[in-house]
Order: sequence, then C-alpha cells, then structure tokens
Amino acid sequence: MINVVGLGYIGLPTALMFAAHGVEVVGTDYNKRLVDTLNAGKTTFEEDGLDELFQRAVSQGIRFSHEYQSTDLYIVAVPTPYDKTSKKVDASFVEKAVENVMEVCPKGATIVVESTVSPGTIDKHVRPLIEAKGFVIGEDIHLAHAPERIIPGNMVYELKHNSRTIGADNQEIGEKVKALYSSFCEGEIVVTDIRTAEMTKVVENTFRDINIAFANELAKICRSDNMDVYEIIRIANKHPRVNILSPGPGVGGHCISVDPWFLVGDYPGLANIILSARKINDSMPDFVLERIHDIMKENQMTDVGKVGLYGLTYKENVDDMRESPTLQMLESMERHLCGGQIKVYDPYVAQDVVANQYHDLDAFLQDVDMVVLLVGHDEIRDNMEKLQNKIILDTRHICFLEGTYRL
Ligand code: SAJ
Repeated sequence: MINVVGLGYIGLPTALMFAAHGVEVVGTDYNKRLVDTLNAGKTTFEEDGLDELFQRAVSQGIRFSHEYQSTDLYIVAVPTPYDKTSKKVDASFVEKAVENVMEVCPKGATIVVESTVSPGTIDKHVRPLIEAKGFVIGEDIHLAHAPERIIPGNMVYELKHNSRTIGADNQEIGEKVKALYSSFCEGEIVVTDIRTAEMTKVVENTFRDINIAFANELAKICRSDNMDVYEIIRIANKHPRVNILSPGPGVGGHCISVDPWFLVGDYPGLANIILSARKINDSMPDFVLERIHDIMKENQMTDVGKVGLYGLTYKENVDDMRESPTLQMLESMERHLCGGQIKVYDPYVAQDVVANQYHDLDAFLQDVDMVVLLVGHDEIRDNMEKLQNKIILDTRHICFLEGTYRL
C-alpha cells in the first residue's frame, strides 16, 4: 500500500493514476472538507479525463482519509510556495508532512517528495529534520524526489506519457521507486541523485519562463516602433533552429511564475537572465493596462466602466486562477484607483471572486464597449462573432476581426 499525502492539483491525479493501475492507495489530506468531497464521490477541480480516472480509481478501491497511514511508501505532494520577500522556497508544508510521516511509519519506509523544491531543499530542510528525530537515513527512512511534469489542461494524458526523473540516495531505492511509477508511466524514467532531480525540475520551468519573456520583450519592442510582433515571430519560426513562444498578458500558474524565483533567491548575482525574465513577465499586466488606456484615448472613451476583461484564470480551458495575470491587473488598477467599474467574466469561474463579475457571456458583452481578451478559452474562440461591434484588445492572438488591437 502507498500513502499519497496532499490531494491537490498534483497529488490527487497521481494517487488516482496509481490506484487505477492496480496499486493499493490511501490518499491523505489535512483538509477535511476536501476529503469528505472525495469520499462523497466528487472530484475537487476540473480537468480533462479526471472524472473517468476517479471512477476507475474508486472501483479499484482507493481510499481517502485525513490521517496518515502506517505503510512503507509515502508520496508527498504538498504545496511549496515561495517566500515573497526572500524569494526562497517555503518548505514548511513538506517539513510538516515528513514530520507526520515519521510519527506513523515503520522502519525502512521510503518517503518520495513530489513537490517542486529548489536545489538543496531536501539536504537543507528534510534531512536535518529526520536526523533530529534520531532516524538514520538509508536505514530507518529512505528518501527520494520524483518531481512531476504534468501540464494543467492535459494532466491525465501527460501523467501517463511524459518521461520523468527520480532522484534517490542510492540506485536500489531509485529502482524501487521507478518500478512503482512504471505501473502507469509509459515514458522514460531516469534515475539520478536527489539534488540533480531537484535542479532539473526548476531548470525546466525556468527555461520556459525565459522563452516566454523573450516573446514578451519582443512584443514591447515591436509596439514601441509599430511593428507586427506576430508576423515577425511567424516568419522567424520558419528558421529550423528558431522556436519563439507567444507573447501574452503575463505568466501565471503555480509553477513557471514561481520556480525561477527559487534560483534567484538561492543564487543572487548569478541568476541574472533568470531575474530579468521574471521582471519582464511580471511587467506584462501593467503593459496591458497601458495599452487599454492608449486604446481608450484613441477611441475617445472616457468611461472606464465600459471596459470588460475576458478571462480570470491563468491560461485557457482551466479553472485555476493562481498568479493569474488578470488578477494582477485588477490589483494594479486598484492601486491606481481606476478599477472601480471594470467588468469581468470567465466561464470557468462560477464563484464571485472579484467585483463586477459576470456569469453569462451575453450579459457581460451587453454591458461593455471594449473587451480585453486575456485568456483564450475555447468558449470565446467559438463565439468570436459576438465581439463584432466591440473595441477589442486581444492579448492572446486569437481574434481576427477587423480593427482588433493587439499587445
Ligand atoms: N504562456 C505565454 N506564452 C506562451 C506559453 C505560455 O504567455 O507561449 C503563459 C500561459 O498563458 C500561462 C503561463 O505562461 O500564464 C504558464 O503556462 P504553461 O501552459 O506554459 O505552463 P504551466 O504553468 O501550466 O505548466 C508548467 C509546465 N512546464 C513546462 O512546460 C516547462 C508543466 O510541464 C509543469 O509540470 C508545470 O509547469 C509544473 O507543475 O511545474
């Protein structure tokens, strides 16, 4: 039996995947309400294929509890936010989970940390904790790190098909953990040491952040001199070794906008391009605000209340709002005291999270003159004709109606 600790965006699909492939699983979360929801037969967020996977896991006997189990393998998938001031990883959830495991685990148990951590976190935060309790690592407890690589929106597919990395203190434990993940993972599984696995994970997301920042910087340069950034990227990408990503209103989500900060926090003075990329991507919501103001001026619009923001999530077709560029824009508007009457709509966000939020596309469009497309949900891609008489600022390059403004 394995005990998956933390049943959020990563822990839940991972636990379900193991169970659906015949592994005996208990999922543990300290959030009682979440556990009750799962026990009542409901999933806790929307994701392609998740409900089907849940049904399969339930029929295979997965259980959910708010208590840690006594077993010989634990997978820890709790959040690892970053400290906004020091920029370093906040490992307190991982520490707490490991402490709780130590209360109940038998001698020789393995703890696999799935949560993304900065390089050295397991050495600095986890090992001392275990040793302080008098446990000998490698005898009483084995450690491994198996960072996930799944993209929200395509998690279930990617869990199965992506290759993955497992870091362990010795080959034997590495192979044992690899064999477990091989129950569902069809991609290549590379076994390495823990620090290399930690670093690799953070490097992957940093690579993407830097590449998005390049596209965003190009958008700003092109805007300043009236060039079409999309046409330039389209043509440049015909070069066999060039693959420029897409500019956008900013980088959200709990991964790409967070992980590079770990390197900035741990290697100040060395992480220079990484820091610049973070600053460029973080500046995009303000850049969009400036575009809105310019376009309003150009169209002699004075009534800020007639502007509608389409999209609250951090990217298309997911319900996740963490670090969302739209929320950052709204915060910024509040700081500049111009946010009062802006209208907002997102088909994936049923609850009221901001002021003047709509829950129906037609009602939203009726109340605005200008629409700012911030997220490219399929809903709006399929209903573009409804924007025909609006002033449109498209930050995602999804609208091709005449007169559409771009970043
Ligand atoms: N974005 C752009 N332009 C682009 C691509 C993305 O502006 O060309 C924006 C998106 O709109 C979004 C943000 O960047 O706001 C990040 O979105 P994403 O879809 O690129 O990535 P995430 O954060 O959903 O998932 C990433 C993935 N990492 C990589 O692609 C290297 C995923 O594989 C990881 O598992 C995940 O982070 C994680 O958990 O670490």
